[in-house]
Amino acid sequence: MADPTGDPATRDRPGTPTWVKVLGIAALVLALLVAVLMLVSGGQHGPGMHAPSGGAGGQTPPSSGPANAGRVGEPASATDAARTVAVTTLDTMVFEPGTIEVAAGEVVTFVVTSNGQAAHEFTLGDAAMHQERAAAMAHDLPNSITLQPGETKELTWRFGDAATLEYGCHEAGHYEAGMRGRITVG
Ligand SMILES: [Cu+2]
Repeated sequence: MADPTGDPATRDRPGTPTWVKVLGIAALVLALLVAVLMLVSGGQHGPGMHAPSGGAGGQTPPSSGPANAGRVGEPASATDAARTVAVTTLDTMVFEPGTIEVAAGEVVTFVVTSNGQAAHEFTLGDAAMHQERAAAMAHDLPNSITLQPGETKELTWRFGDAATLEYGCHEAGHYEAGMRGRITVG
């Protein structure tokens, strides 16, 4: 359309109109911004989950951690724990003790020992988390530890508001057989 040799009004325009250049730069800046935003949001994915390593191919359900944090609590550092509670798993499908009382907001380290011939686990949570755990069968959830016979492992938990929680073993058939205990948070 433009005639470089004709109308003097269009004569002094450069080959590429300024608005095209501006648009190009704007598009470039936008693309960069999007890229940076994607990088940033990618880097923030899944913070603070320090599940014990070793579980192969773990598929942690996204709702098992921070989503329940306010009510159930969250994993904590052992150095923040004010109290240690020893728990033993028995092959008779019971935990010793069978009930534990903690204060709201308290940080407790559970020292769990498997005292028998079978593998057991200690999974902490509310009813929903236990349902999730039973379905997931993943061994690297932050609220769960798995013990081979004779093993002792620790799980430190920062409890939330007053609630009645549960600890249970989700080795095949154990939870159903009654291998669970009650935690009263008050
Ligand atoms: Cu068990």
